[in-house]
Amino acid sequence: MTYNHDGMPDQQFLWDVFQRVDKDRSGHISADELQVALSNGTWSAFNPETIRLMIGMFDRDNRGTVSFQDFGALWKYVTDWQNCFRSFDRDNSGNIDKAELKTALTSFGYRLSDHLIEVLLRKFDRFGRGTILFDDFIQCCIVLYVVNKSEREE
Ligand SMILES: [Ca+2]
Ligand SMILES: [Ca+2]
Repeated sequence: MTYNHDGMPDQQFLWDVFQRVDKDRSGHISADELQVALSNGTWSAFNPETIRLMIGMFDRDNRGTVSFQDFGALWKYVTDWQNCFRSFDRDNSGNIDKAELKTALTSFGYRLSDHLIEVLLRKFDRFGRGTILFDDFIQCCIVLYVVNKSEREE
């Protein structure tokens, strides 16, 4: 795989991935198709709420799907999150514990109390294990970002 200057893989690579994800060959990626394509590296299904948030971000036509035109940006977004998740998962456990979450959010510029970190961890810990998986980590960060942004705009 080759990358061009803005960190995007070449069109042929993206087209191959797109065709693999677009199972029904409709020319658009639906939430269901994206959910099948993404993985937590576990047997748990990718959080549908995270999928909905991601589709919404790259769905310029408001159809609930992502076209090939916008797929490159979505692909890069997911890849960036994967790298981000891996870099904060210090012990390579495949999930983010409380200390790792705190480090991650602090590095994003959030100043949250230990109590609030605890609340977030509990809210996004879908399996009650005291840790957050990749999909819930993305959701947690998107929700925090949106809340923070709307507070600043008020
Ligand atoms: Ca499709
Ligand atoms: Ca970890």
